Amino acid sequence: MTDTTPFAPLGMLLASAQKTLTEWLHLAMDQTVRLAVTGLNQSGKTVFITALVHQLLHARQDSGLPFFECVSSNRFAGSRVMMQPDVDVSAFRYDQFIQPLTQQRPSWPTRTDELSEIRLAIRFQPTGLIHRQLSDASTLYLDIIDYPGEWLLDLPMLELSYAEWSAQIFQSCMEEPRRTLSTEWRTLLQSMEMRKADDALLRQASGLYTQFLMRCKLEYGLSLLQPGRFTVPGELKGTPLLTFCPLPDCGEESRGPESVYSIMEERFNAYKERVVYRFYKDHFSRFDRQIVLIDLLKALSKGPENFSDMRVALESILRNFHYGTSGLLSRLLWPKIDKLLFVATKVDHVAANQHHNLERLLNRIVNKPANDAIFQGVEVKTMALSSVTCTRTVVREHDGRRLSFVQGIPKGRNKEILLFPGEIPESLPRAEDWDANRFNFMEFEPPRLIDPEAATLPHIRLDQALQFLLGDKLS
Ligand SMILES: Nc1nc2c(ncn2[C@@H]2O[C@H](COP(=O)(O)OP(=O)(O)OP(=O)(O)O)[C@@H](O)[C@H]2O)c(=O)[nH]1
Ligand SMILES: [Mg+2]
Repeated sequence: MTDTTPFAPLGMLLASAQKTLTEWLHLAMDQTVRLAVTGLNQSGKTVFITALVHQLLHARQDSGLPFFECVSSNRFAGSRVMMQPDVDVSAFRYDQFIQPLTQQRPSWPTRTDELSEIRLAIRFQPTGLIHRQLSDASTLYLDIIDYPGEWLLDLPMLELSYAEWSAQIFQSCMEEPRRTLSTEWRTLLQSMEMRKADDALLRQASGLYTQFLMRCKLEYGLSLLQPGRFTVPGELKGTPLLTFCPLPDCGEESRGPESVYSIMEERFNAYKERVVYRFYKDHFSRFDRQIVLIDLLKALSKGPENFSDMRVALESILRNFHYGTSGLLSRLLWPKIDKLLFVATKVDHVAANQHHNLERLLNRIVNKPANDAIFQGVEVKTMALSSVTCTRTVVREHDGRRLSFVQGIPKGRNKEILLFPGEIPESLPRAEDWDANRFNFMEFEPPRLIDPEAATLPHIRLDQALQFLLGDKLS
C-alpha cells in the first residue's frame, strides 16, 4: 500500500488554489454574477430561484421570455447547472423542487431549513465586435444561494451589544400582540434567581422565549423575530449557542462571572460571531446584484401590525448590504451591489388590472431604501411579478359593472374557483381600509400544465426581471 497521506494536503491546497484562481479570473473578466435573492420567510425565494433556473434551462426551445433580450434576439446558446463553487455548502436541489411543481398534481417546495447554492452557466453570443472576434460564444456564471428567510433577520443583530439587543426586544414586547404572547416568558424572568446560572433554568428561559417567537410567527405571521435560528435552528438545534434569551438590565450586582446575565451575554456574543457573522461573511458580503422579494399581499391580508413589522424588518435587513458601483479591483476585493430590484411577489393572486396599483404601493414601501441606494450610484427598479402564475384574470359583468376576477385552485383544494380578490390601494392603507377588512388575498395551488413535459411554467414579468438583473452582462 502506498502512503499518499503527506501529499494529500498539498494536493488539496493546489486544487483549492486553482479553484480560487479560476474564480478570480471569472470575476476579473466580468463573467460571474453573484445574485442575492433576499426576502423574508415565505416571500417566494425558493420558488423564484426554481422558476428562474427552469426558464433559463428551457429558454432556447420555448421562449416565454420576450423581454429577455439575449433570448429574444437569438443570442442565447443554452444554459446548464454547473458544479457549485463551495464544497461545504449543500447543493440547491433544483430537480427536487421542479419535479413536484410540474407534475400532473403539482405541489410547492417545502419551507427551506438549510443553506444551499446553485451555479448556472449561460452561453451566449456577445454583441460587441471585439468580443465576437475573440470568440463565438461567451459564458456567464450565475451564482445563487437559498436559505431560510428567518436567518436574514439576524443580520441587524451584528451591530448590537447584548444590552442593546435585549432593550430592543423588551421595547417591542410593550406592544400587542407581542405583549400578550411574551407574558409567560417575561413572568419567568421576574422570578428567576439571577446570581448563579443553572443549566435547567437557562434552558427553561430560552425555551419559553422560543415558544414566544414561534407563536408570533405561526399565529400572527410576524417577521421581526430574532434570533432567526431559534425558529429554524438547522444543525444547531439544542446546542448552547441557542440557549439564551434577552434579559432586562438588572444592575452590576447581578452580573458576576457565574450569573445568568454573564452566561447569556457570552452565548449571545458567540451566536453573533460563530453563526451570524460567519453566515454574513461567507455568503452575504460578496454580491453583485440583488433582488428583494416582498409578499405585500400577505402583509396586507394579515393586518396593520404585520404590515408595519414587515417594513421595519426589511429596512433593517437592507442596511447590511454594500451598495455602490465598483471598478475592477474593488469588484474583486470589496464587491458591491450595483443593481437592485424590488419585487412584489405572487402578483397572480390579484387580477391584471391591479398590478399597477401593487407596483405603486411597492414603490411607496421601498421609497427610503431605494433612494439611499440610488444616491450611492445603484440602478434601482421596482416591479410586481409572479415566478409561477397560478391564476388567470376573467372579466365578468356583476350588478351592471364589469369586474376583474381571478380563476385558480385555492391552496388545499382541488377545483378551480372564480373569485373577486378586491382592489389594492396605490398608497399606504388608511385606518378605514384596515377597519373595513378590505384585504383578504387567497393563496393558490400551482398551475396544472396540460403537457408538463413540453411546456414551461407560466410567469408574469420574470423575463423583465432577468433583463434588468443580467441583460448588460449578456450583451
Ligand atoms: N401564486 C403564487 N404563489 C407563489 C409564488 N411564489 C411563491 N408562492 C407561494 O408562496 C409560498 C412560499 O414560497 P417559497 O418560495 O417557498 O418561499 P421562501 O421565501 O423560500 O420561504 P422560506 O424558505 O420559508 O424562507 C409557496 O409555497 C407558494 O404557496 C408565485 O409566483 N405565485
Ligand atoms: Mg425557501
